[in-house]
Amino acid sequence: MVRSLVLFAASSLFTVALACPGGTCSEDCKKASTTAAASTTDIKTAPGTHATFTLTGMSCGSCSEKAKAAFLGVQGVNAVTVDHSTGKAEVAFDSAKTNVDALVKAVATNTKYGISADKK
Ligand SMILES: [Cu+2]
Repeated sequence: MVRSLVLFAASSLFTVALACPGGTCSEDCKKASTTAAASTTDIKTAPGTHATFTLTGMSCGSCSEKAKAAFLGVQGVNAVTVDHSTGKAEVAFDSAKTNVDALVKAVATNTKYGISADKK
C-alpha cells in the first residue's frame, strides 16, 4: 500500500514536470520531443562558431526539444542546447554553411516561439 502510494506520487510529479503550465503547448509539442534528434555532442566542446539566443514562449521540456529540433534542422549545426526555463539557447555551427540570421529564421519559421540573437 505504501509502495503504491509512493509510485503514484512519483508518477504524478513526472506528469506535472512534462505538462505545459498554462496549457500553452499543444499535443504536437509533446510529439515533437520524441522525434527531435538528440544531439549528444557537448555544446561546450562542440566545434564551430558559438552563438546564444533568447527564446520566448517556451513552457516545458517538450518546447525546448522542439526549438532544438528546429536548430538541428539547419545544415551546418553541430550542437544545440535549449533551456526552456531560462529561454536561453546556445548553438555551435559551421560558419561556412550557416549563420546567426539563418538560425533565427529557422526557429521563427518552424516553431511558434519568439527568438532573437543575443548581442555579443
Ligand atoms: Cu511545451
